[in-house]
Amino acid sequence: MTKNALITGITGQDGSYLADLLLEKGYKVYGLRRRTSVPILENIEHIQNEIEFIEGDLLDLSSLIRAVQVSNPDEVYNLGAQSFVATSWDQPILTGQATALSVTNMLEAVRIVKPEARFYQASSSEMFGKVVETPQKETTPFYPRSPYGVAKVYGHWMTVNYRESYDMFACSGILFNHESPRRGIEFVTRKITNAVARIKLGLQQELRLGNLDALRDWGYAKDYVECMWLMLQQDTADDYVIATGETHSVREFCEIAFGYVGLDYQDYVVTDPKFFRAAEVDLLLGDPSKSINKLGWNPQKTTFKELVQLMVDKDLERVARNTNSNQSNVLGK
Ligand code: NDP
Ligand code: GDR
Repeated sequence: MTKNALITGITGQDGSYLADLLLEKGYKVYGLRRRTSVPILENIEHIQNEIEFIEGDLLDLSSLIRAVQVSNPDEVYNLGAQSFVATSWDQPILTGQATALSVTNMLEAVRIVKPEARFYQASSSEMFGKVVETPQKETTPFYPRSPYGVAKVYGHWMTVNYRESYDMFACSGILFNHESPRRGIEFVTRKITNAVARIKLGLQQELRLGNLDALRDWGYAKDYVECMWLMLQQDTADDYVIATGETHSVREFCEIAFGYVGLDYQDYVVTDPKFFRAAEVDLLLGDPSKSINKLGWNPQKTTFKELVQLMVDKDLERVARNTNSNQSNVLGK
């Protein structure tokens, strides 16, 4: 029988890859989408006719109740959030509403309308923040370092609490950074690969970045959404760390990305205090043992180097295409 899935955050990086995966698996996919002045479709353009969109906002409980009623989901993937850490200092209250309280809104909508639906919450390695042990695993205590991290801790514990209070099948996936060509342009990986493409094609002269020494455990988003699905296929609900078990610096990311197109990052990268954070997360390194053993997941499907290179390739292709079409427009072709 066809399963129904409801995805919040479907226009984002993870939502779009998860929708691809669930459609491939034969699910009927419903996506919660906000009303915007112009449609945000970049990541889901290729599948927009296969998704049933439901207009709603995570801050508006009544729209979420309606979304659960309309979609009658077997599985709910709660991926929507204000997800950019830097913005969370500029908009801490909005972040609290969209990243923390929104989780309770979604859990309540499911509890009221369809409590037997399986629920996935997009938790984050940012909850470990100023890490108290390395590598970080499911039992590592949290020490968030940003309003975003604090909001995610709240969402995580509400998910655990609904599991324990109402016996709901609610899982929290503690995902470490994962990237792709569909990553928002302000995140450091995409900012670098987009700049590499533009510099290589003569459209940009320098790249201004913040802390080059920050260390992250970076994986490939397309590999990571598979874990979200796997968590909801288990006999019991649980929480899992999803990571590669390797850590690399922003500097190393630059080295590989620029090196791939024959350039030396030191000739182009300039540090700018504007991009340093009020409180930094210096080191993230996840221990994916539980997801390997219990979910049968392979954390090294795409290596770090392959990830950087595939992102650079896509940005080169995209920047070249946009430049050509702009030139055609100017020439009236
Ligand atoms: P994105 O920023 O790419 O996508 C966020 C999505 O949330 C967008 O679809 C956005 O919609 C939607 N959204 C934001 N606010 C609201 C709202 N008030 N109501 C409804 N929808 C809203 O994030 P990612 O895909 O990278 O991440 C998915 C989730 O996983 C997020 O919760 C993120 O915090 C979390 N996470 C991400 C990690 C990563 O490395 N990518 C790691 C760990 C956790 P719109 O397009 O309209 O703005
Ligand atoms: P992060 O991702 O904060 O880890 O959150 P981001 O790519 O924004 O930053 C990673 C590291 O790079 C450093 N950095 C810069 N970051 C940005 N954005 N821009 C810069 O110019 C720059 N220079 C250096 C940052 O200081 C940081 O240390 C991501 C998001 O997807 C969250 O939603 C998710 O929960 C976590 O990953 C896990």
